[in-house]
Amino acid sequence: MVAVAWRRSLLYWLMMVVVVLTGKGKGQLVQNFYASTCPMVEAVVKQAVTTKFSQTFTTIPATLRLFFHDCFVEGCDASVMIASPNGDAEKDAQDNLSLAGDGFDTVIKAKQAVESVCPGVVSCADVLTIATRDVVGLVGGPLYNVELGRRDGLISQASRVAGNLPEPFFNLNQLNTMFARHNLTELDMIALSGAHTLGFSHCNRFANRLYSFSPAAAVDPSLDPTYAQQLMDACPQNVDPSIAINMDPETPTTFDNVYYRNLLAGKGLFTSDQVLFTDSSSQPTVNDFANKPQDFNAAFITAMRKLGQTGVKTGNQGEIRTDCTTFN
Ligand code: HEM
Ligand SMILES: *[C@@H]1O[C@H](CO)[C@@H](O)[C@H](O)[C@H]1NC(C)=O
Ligand SMILES: CC(=O)N[C@H]1CO[C@H](CO)[C@@H](O)[C@@H]1O
Repeated sequence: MVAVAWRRSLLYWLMMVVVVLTGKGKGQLVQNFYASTCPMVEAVVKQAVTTKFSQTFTTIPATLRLFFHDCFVEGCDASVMIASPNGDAEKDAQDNLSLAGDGFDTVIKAKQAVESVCPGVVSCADVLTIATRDVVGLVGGPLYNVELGRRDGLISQASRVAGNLPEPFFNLNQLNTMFARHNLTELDMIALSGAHTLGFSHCNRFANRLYSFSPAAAVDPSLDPTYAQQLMDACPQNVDPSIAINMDPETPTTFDNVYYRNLLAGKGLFTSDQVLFTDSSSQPTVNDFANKPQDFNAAFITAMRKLGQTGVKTGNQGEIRTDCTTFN
């Protein structure tokens, strides 16, 4: 008995040393963070997301992109959700011009549902993280567990968006640099780009590839000619700026690896998509994801969980917002 107790306590102290040395328990996210304070949170969010999805498909791509933009600017802290009376919050920046309102609405509705069962406990940042996992799963994407414990940020400024998000004309180096700054590898970046298997883009984000590709105002030669013609039909010059088209021309409402198959066929919509195949450094990964959906799914899960760790606030940092669109 004595020996067992002694061994137990030794084990306990050894574990404490490991905990202290690795910094676990402090500033880290964990699965089931709300196990005792809000055990229903994931079920409640899922219900709200499913209801919203039954009203509009846009719920899916809008929420997924919102999560990405939130995490890349100021960290995954729901700073993107803040509405400013002066129009100078993060969501008001040029780069957010096209964040669809349904993503915001999804988080607002899910948070309201969570507040009604456990008020003041779950952050908007965690609600967005759970909702994002759920939208991917709802349209055929992989299911995965999420780490929780994020706190909501206290800063949301349009002026801090510029330079923190990738642009559709980026080349591989620019993409890698941007993602590395957020602790994401080239493999993560290629897997996360697979999110473009869903959703819409406005014509002006790729019109340069159709009408003014340098040097001689030609069509980008990396575009499949038939696809280029379809894009020109959908997006004539001086088209209504509100026109948006599917980013995945083949299976736009399914989360699958067809995005990568499209790249092999010259049907990547943005320069930043197609370059993943045309650059010899990233091409082998694109080929792998195009041929092995299970490899894509595994890499996507890993990358999404890493993305969800970006610049998070934990412990006493930030706050638990009551209303996701305003600071407490
Ligand atoms: C690799 C660099 C990336 C670039 C350059 C990029 C750029 C863009 C652009 C220009 C649009 C079209 C916006 C519009 O005109 O409405 C878009 C849409 C979208 N992006 Fe990305 N993106 C990137 C990575 C990501 C990542 C990592 C995710 C999520 C994990 C993501 C998710 C989405 C989704 C879901 C949409 C569709 C939004 C909707 O239909 O409402 N993107 N992206
Ligand atoms: C990247 O990782 C380092 C080391 O773990 C960490 O200090 C830094 O905050 C991370 N950067 C972001 C943007 O999360
Ligand atoms: C959804 C959303 O809030 N979009 C805003 C993005 O930024 C522009 C200004 O650059 C606003 O007009 C949009 O309302």
